[in-house]
Amino acid sequence: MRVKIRLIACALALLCLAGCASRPTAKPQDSELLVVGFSQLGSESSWRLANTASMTAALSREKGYELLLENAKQKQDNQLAAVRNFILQGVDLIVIAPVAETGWESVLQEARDAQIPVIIMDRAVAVEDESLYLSNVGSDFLREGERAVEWLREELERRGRGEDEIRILHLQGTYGATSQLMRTKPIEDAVRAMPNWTIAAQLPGDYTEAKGYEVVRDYLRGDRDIDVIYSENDNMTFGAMRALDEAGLRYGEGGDVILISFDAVREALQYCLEGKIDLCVECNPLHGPRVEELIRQYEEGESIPKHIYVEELIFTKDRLTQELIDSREY
Ligand code: GYE
Repeated sequence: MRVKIRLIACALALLCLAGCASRPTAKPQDSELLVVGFSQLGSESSWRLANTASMTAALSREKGYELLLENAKQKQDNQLAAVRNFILQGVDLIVIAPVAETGWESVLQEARDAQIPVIIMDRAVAVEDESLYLSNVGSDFLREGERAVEWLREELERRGRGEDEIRILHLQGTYGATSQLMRTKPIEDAVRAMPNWTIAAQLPGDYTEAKGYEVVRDYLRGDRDIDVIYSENDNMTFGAMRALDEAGLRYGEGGDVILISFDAVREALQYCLEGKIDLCVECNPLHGPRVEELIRQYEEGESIPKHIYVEELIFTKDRLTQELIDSREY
């Protein structure tokens, strides 16, 4: 692959010699760097920022990489354009954190035609031919959702509310994202199976605090009869907390609304320790070292697992300490 980069560099140099006034500056010291194009889907959440930081730290120059990072601002069209650009530049490898699952077939095929391997990180892609990518490193989002639902069932029993009417406000992440689809499924299944549970509403929060705040604020103007908020990420939860505060509704320990939140970033865990969030479902964003390891294995011709899921936990106040929160990386 590096040979390919050099060939393209030569071709560009020749083109410039023919048509440009000045030669491109040669950077011989960079020739051994592996060029990785990384299409990050956005910067919508604390999780995402931790994920980007993990990737830039793991794929640093010191470690032998040149990382070309493109932020798609939550738009798949931007991602497609970024990936096509990486292909044109002849990068050695492409990493995609896909905003939505569908719509990837053609561009992955284009990467394959150009013989550029692709690693899918965080969310998944729904393509029939899985050989279009090397590997998918992420979380078992379905398991996360199932754990949240199991906990809720047990918690309601513990509170002696197992038979009560339970109204759930469901805050959803970006539609079509694996993390949204897979966290949504278990709560919808549970509501179908539990005659006394209802989804009061499903609100689109796009994984951002601003949207989470806005939709919950507007919702509470019409209906305040809510027992649970099932929020598919921490930032939407923070927004919801603000809306609940303004509406004068009490949540968390001793409150009227049970708060369930996904990601378990430090700020959310802190709220959990303070008794404001009832359940934090962990989702680990530190994929940088895992991706780096995969690239290394690929370069060395080792066999690579198709799917890599990270071990994750759930946290309630009684399972947390300040030391534990302080020691976490995100
Ligand atoms: O939960 C959310 C982020 O796909 C796991 O995306 C990721 C999700 C994460 O914006 O905070």
